[in-house]
Amino acid sequence: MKTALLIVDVQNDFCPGGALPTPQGDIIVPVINKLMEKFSLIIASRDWHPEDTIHFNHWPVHCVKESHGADFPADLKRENIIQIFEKGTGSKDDGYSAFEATNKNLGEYLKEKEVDELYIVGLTAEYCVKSTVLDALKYGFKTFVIKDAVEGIRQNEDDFDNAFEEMKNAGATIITSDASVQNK
Ligand code: VGL
Ligand code: ZN
Repeated sequence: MKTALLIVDVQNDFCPGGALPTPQGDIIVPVINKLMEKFSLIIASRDWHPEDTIHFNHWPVHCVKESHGADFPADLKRENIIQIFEKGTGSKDDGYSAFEATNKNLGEYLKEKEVDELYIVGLTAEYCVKSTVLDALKYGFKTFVIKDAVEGIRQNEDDFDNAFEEMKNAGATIITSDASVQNK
């Protein structure tokens, strides 16, 4: 039994003031920093788009690779992250799920590390967190979503709530950050 913490797309552009902001994306950062203490394997994905991509036909320009908007927020304890997975890197792919990362294959990486329980946090509930959680379940990981360490775009509240409903119905366990994590 081995657990990992996967931080999905906690990036400046998804935080207040960013190009595609979540209303409270910044308040999950201290929650994630604290959660890191419970895990020995901590990895992250980031949205890492080229300047020109079909993805920007339906979204404002955000998380262009190497830009400030694509960077982690300054207060995220990035030194604890041992591997980063970049996604949405092509001009024709959305890359919502961290399992679509192109610099390194997330599914293979987790199998190599013998991870069987994956704890997922980050941004955004309705898109990349949800897609990543659904893929994690398909890959057969026991998948937990830590709700107070997830924020959404919240275009409407129904979409936000439905995202959690969908993840739960697919087999994910929704928990809060004060839950204990075994088998570190
Ligand atoms: C995301 C919309 C567009 C996300 C990424 O990280 O949830 N959402 N690109
Ligand atoms: Zn994107």
